Amino acid sequence: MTATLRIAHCSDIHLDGDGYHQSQGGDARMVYRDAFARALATMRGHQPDMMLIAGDLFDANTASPGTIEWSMTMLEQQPFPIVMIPGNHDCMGGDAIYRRYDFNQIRNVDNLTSESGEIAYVEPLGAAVWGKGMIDHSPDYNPLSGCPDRPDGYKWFFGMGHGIHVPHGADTGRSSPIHMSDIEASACDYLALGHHHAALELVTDKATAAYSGSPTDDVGRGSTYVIIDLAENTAANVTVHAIGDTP
Ligand SMILES: [Mn+2]
Repeated sequence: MTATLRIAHCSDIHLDGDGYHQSQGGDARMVYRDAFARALATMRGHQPDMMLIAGDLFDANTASPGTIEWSMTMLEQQPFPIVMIPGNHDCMGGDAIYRRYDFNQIRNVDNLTSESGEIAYVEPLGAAVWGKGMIDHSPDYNPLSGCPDRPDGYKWFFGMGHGIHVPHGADTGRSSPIHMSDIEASACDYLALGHHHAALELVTDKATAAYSGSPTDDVGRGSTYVIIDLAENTAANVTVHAIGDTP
């Protein structure tokens, strides 16, 4: 276990996406790969102890085998444990990438694909990370429902979810709602969220969560990721960073 912990959190990379960059010409596949490689290098610069990827690593379950294999190699090359969940674009429904390619075979990766939720235990850090594998992006799917209490003996406890933020007092008929009340009810030291491509910090006296934004899109504050610093008996400290060169 460690007295302090630094986490890098990103989401919504959308590898093999084609919509956003089509107008700029060139091979969109390489644009996204290059942007993710640059994001990883930038995040490595913070020397995090662990990385969380909160969904939509891929733009679609039809991503090319070349890009899927490239991504697995990239993840394996990172010098820290990585915990990830599927998003709506790379969900567990149908011919899911994560049913054809076992990311849990990567030595430093835990992919949380269970529909009912599961916990990855990162023993050297004394950390536990909970998340679910989305099958169906629908209004009935609640990404944070069933989040358990902190496992006994684990100093750090994180949750991950991929869906739309619903503030207090608001309602939505949209898919995969993440209600602020669910965030505040969780036992997690930090909730790593994905789906919104603009970064958004959600910090109250009851909980600390954030949408990291996307490191391959430039809405909001640019191409972003989040660094979270944790220390004993203090709330997690969340900082949104933008990558220098917007792809
Ligand atoms: Mn999404």
